[in-house]
Amino acid sequence: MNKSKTIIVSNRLPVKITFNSGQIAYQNSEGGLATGLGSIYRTGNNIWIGWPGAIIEDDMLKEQVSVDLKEKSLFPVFLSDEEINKYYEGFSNETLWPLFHYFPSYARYSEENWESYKAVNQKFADIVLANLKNGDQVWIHDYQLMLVPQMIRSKMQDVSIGFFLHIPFPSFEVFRLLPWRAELIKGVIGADLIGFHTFDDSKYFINSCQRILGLTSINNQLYVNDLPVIVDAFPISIDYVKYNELASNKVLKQHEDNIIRRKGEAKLMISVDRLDYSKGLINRLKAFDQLLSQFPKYKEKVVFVQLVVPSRDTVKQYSELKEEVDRLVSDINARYGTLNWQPIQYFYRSFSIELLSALYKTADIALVTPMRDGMNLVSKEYVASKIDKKGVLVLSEMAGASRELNDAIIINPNDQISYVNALVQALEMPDEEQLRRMTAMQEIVARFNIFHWVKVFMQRLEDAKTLQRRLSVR
Ligand code: ADQ
Repeated sequence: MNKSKTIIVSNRLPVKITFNSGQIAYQNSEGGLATGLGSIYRTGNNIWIGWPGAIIEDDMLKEQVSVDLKEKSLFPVFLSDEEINKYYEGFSNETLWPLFHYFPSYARYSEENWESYKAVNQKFADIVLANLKNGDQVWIHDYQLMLVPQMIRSKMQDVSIGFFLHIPFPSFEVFRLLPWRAELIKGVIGADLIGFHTFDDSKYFINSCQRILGLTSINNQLYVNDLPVIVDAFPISIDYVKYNELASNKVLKQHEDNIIRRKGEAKLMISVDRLDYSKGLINRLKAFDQLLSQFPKYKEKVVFVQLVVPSRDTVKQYSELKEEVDRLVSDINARYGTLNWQPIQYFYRSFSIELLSALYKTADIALVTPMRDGMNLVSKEYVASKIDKKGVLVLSEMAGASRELNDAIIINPNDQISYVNALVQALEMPDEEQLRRMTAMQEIVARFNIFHWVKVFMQRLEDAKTLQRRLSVR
């Protein structure tokens, strides 16, 4: 039987490898993307290609890991220490990440890192090509692999290639700052279908292709070698049922009781992010500070639990951000705290999904206020966990999620006065209004869930390829 297959390609494989006294252990990732794409790569002869998350130099060990992963339909791309430094931490995280999140002054332009980015993209493409047959589908993910679509296309014409960007695509005026802007978008347009979280991102991408490459476009179709490439918005989501059911699970009762006991009569406000300058941690702490100074009646009446997952802390901007967050948290606690009340409880580590769920469920208010975010899944996880439909989401208009979750209190995180007003509105919101807003948001997250996202993207990829095949035989 000669059935076509689908190959998923992402920087990281959905697995974590650990080595313990000579033993290799594999832990499957529980992340949203892994859950959504699980329905694809675990089916038939489909596979997932990516870095296994550990630097492995020894050839025998590489062989062993390849054999073990193959049983899970996973194919590793092994990367050296130097490649991780230059391609991943360098070009991906110190050039593309800040630029695409509108922090151009943080972007480093290094020719050496760009060379490494190209070489590693080629390494990924070669492994895809070694496994690819005519008629197959390839779905490439994210900013680390923007050159891979064209690298595959130049060698294989009759395959369907989809590309999805998980972070924002900036407006032309910001994107043009990149010295390798033309090469980068030429890489992406090797795909038949190019997806973004929002309509705006897709328009910015089309605009850059027009201005930089001189391509023409009609609506959401870009013309590349006279054939249409479809560019569209596919807002990612979460496994709604999983979060909803977890919140109903009795096992969480003890966690919930602990949280409720600790906060007492006070209202619970939470935020959950990776340590990143794009997530708006500083503006959030400043708004909370102003709330307590401007409205002293909230002293002892609100507790802010801030969870921050460590991330990229070897990079200068991240370690400086961590110091600034530490300083602000202790300053606020020292200035307002009493013997009975600590305004901010700050945790700098990862939490289990159970504990996270208990926090979402018990929190009266969630603050999801990034300076810029492709989508932001925390906002949707919070909504899905509210089984009593009570709770208020304060959401930044700079997060892709704000296009769908219109019933949140939407703010501009740079506008501290409206931020503080939004906090007051959230603290005072009547139950009926909470219920109405939360019900509307739940309907959206439940319906447009991660499985819907995967299904729609794959369907559109098939349609895009069918259209191209029809036009190319005319
Ligand atoms: P991220 O920048 O990682 O993703 P986000 O979408 O918010 O941002 O996902 C973070 C995930 O980490 C959530 O599932 C959350 O539950 C989890 N998490 C955060 N803090 C945690 C903690 N302390 N303990 C345990 N888990 C924690 C990128 C883009 C986003 C886009 C996603 C998906 O930057 O904009 O939504 O990809 O496309």
